[in-house]
Amino acid sequence: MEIKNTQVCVLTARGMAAIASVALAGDDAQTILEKVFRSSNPLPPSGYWPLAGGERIILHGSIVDGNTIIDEVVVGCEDDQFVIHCHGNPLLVEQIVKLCQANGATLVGTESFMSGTYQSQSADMIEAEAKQAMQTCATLSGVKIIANQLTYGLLPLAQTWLETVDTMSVQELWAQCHHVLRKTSRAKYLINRCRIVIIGPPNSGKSTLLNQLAGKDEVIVSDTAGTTRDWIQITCHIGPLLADIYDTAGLDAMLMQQHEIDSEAQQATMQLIRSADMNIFVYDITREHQAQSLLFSLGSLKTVIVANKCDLLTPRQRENIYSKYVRLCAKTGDGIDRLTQTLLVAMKVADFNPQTPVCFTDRQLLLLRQILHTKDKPTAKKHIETLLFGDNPV
Ligand SMILES: Nc1nc2c(ncn2[C@@H]2O[C@H](COP(=O)(O)OP(=O)(O)O)[C@@H](O)[C@H]2O)c(=O)[nH]1
Ligand SMILES: [Mg+2]
Repeated sequence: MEIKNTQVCVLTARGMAAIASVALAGDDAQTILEKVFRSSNPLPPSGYWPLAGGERIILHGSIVDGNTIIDEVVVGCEDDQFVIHCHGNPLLVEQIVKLCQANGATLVGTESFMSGTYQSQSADMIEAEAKQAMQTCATLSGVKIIANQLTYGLLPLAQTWLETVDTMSVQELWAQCHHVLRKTSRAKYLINRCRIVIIGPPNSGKSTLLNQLAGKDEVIVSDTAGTTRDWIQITCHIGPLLADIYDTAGLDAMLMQQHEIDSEAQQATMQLIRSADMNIFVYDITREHQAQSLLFSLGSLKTVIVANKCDLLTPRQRENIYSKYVRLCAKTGDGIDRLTQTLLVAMKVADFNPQTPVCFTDRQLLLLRQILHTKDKPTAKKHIETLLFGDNPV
């Protein structure tokens, strides 16, 4: 029998794991599996696999190469794909993959495999994209937002657009698209990683704060100004966000003039600051004067301001000093929760409703922008159809 278009893919094994999963999907997946799998349970009499009715079964048995048993496995049969759960030894996994290849399957990477199987399983594009995006999404909150797009968010909204576009004014459609795009610019912080840059004068406690956020001593903390020459990046969770946090070289005009290396580092820091989703400006509360001019020179950057070393204030000073900024003691972590909450509010994700319609792929974004560029209803309708069904004719 000719083998058509069947793919094999290693789904989960990374390095050494107790269990690995090898997926097999495509027109002849069943034929290939019948050749390489010997079930230890009696099989249903009505043929090998109950796939047509959408049933799901789990079988126990062995992967065999002729008469040689390669591994004892469990096979999950779902929709039109089989997942062989085998032992995690990479040599075994490789043998099973090679056996599938020898029987006609093509080895593909996870992403390509997922997009192929999801598109064949899904009636519409947004659903296929959601299934795929949920696999690669950086955060749990992002997974929640994407899952909600199918029941409450973008999918039902686009379906309503398609039903009502003939009677709805173009302006109303544009207003709704604008709303989705505005919310998307917030949701992207939750769905993807975000970039947060810590800035401020030397010795104000930036590296101490980064260590505190990361929950470990990764960054050199020192009493000597200018210890962090370039920048250091750490990825960690801040509330629901997955953030790449950068600890930067001190922004200090004096240092800039004295040392070439700091001048270069500071130029690079400025670039990083401009590209940040949010900056945290840390200053030493006992040296407030030092911070003011630097803050002024930063202008209108997206910045949360943190007054650090609050532990050094006397109780009396603590009462008298008024600070509208986040009060922190980076050394002990006191105030970190306040800082987290302030960051989430500043990034407008503090109470993000996951049911809000948003775009979560570049394709969706592009189509919404195209709708915003058309005054012509039939064209707008075509874009909505493409959003829902892809480029295939409906
Ligand atoms: N008392 C006190 N000292 C701190 C605090 N945060 C940092 N420091 C100290 O300030 C000095 C400079 O800290 P560092 O994180 O290296 O500052 P950076 O140059 O801004 O990265 C170190 O001796 C830290 O231990 C704090 O909240 N309270
Ligand atoms: Mg430092």
